[in-house]
Amino acid sequence: MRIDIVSIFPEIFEPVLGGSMLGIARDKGAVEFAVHDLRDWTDDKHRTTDDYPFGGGPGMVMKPEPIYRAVRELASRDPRRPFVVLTCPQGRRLDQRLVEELAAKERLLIVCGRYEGVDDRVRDIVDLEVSIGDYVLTGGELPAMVIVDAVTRLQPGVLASPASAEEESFSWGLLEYPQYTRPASFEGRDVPPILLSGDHKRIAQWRRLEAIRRTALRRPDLLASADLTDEERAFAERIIEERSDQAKGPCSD
Ligand code: J9T
Repeated sequence: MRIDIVSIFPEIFEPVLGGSMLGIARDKGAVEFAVHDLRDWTDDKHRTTDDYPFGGGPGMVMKPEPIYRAVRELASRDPRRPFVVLTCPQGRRLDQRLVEELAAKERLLIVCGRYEGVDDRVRDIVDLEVSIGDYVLTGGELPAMVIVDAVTRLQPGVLASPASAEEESFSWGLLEYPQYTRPASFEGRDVPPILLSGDHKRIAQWRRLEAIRRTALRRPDLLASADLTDEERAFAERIIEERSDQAKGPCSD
């Protein structure tokens, strides 16, 4: 997959794209990154990318022309048509399902918005607006990095074991089960003995139930779309009931 990013702060991407897992993925050829300076598509001496809003009001608005030129030129540089993403707080909220959709594209072109906003005509050349959550940031650069990280780790050959992508939390629609490593006993806290038993079948069952327990307690909203057996669903409901019973406190009569 190829990912192009257009930003007015291209230099902040280098350490992220070159470091750790993303750098390894790039070196392996699993993904190709290119970061571009939006100012390269301006045509004035000051390389202006924003301007005052028509109608007045605070802040500045990103001008449409540099973004249109950047998207058109970058699209034409490669025969694969890019899927164009604009990072902005009004976009579709990023979740693992959207990450999987984006990871399946041959080519992504991410345009980083600024918090004041972009000229609305930019939306005509964007395939999808993406938000990473309900909060405002100063710019779309961190969201772009989040998207790149989440999408890159799903590219074939990037994860050490392909099973880890499958197995983990949101792929099941559940949060992750509790994990432990050595020492088996630490400051009086012991690892659940089942994990030391070597009985892989029972360990898998325990993990599944603990994942359900954790999801029921922390993110019960996820249970509605999780793939659970009737028995597992009953277990989740019992966990939720027990918790609300506890919250009611001791019986007063
Ligand atoms: C300027 O961009 C943002 O503030 C932004 C972009 C994407 N997701 C967000 N939650 C915020």
